[in-house]
Amino acid sequence: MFSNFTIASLFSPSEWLGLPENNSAHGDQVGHMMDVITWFMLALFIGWTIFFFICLFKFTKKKNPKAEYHGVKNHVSTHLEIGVIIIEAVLLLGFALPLWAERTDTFDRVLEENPVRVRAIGYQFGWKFHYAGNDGKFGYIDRDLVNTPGDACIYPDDPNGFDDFVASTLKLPVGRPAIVNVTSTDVIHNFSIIPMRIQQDAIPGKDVPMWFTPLNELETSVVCGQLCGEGHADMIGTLVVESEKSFTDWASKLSSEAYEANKAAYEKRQAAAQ
Ligand SMILES: [Cu+2]
Repeated sequence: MFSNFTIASLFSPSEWLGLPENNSAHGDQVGHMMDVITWFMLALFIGWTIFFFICLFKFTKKKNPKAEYHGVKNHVSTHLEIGVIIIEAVLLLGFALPLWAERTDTFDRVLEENPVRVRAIGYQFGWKFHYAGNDGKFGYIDRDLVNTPGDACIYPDDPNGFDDFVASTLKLPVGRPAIVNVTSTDVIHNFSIIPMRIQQDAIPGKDVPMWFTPLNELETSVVCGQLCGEGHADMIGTLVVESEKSFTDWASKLSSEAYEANKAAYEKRQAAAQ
């Protein structure tokens, strides 16, 4: 926790509260936002605690044997509350909304930066990862085809899906944007990668994209951030960020194998149908 202590980290609650190190391109902005909010909450906490103790001592029965029916006569509390509203508005309008707008605005740019496309499929209780394969295109997703938990539901007759493959580990290349479409085959989960400062609800019937750029090679955990049943705590997957070359070698091999197998199966079905 204090391993890489600097003066700057003294002012960063997200660091001394034990948040894992950031490894994504946008993550420092999220960390900054958390720091600002934590300082504000700390100030509120100290303020209200002081107020609480002032009340305890000032309004004892001994000092106030008779009830006061007029209440507060000055405007201090009104001014304080207006102050809190102003700070909250600054947090929302000055920090949170611009950060959110910037995140959503980058999507079009990310699309042009040769992103890795992958679907993260949550199920009770685990994750599966559906890669778009060498052609970069997902096969048609037919959710009616679901027959196992975490099924990718790739429509078998769509040529775009022949080279798609499903993996149990999320592998990504370092320094290249990843667009992860998050979905679920049963209940609502939440796909959460804390070291990348990103998470997204996994909603059955929907593919919702989230995107980030890993900055370092590492192996870390992906977890479920939404209480989803008795096995919720076991929904731990693995994210491996590796060099562009080892990622491409791994992905293109699995994709080519899938392509051969799926194409052969398709042709067999076609021949049988005639
Ligand atoms: Cu879950």
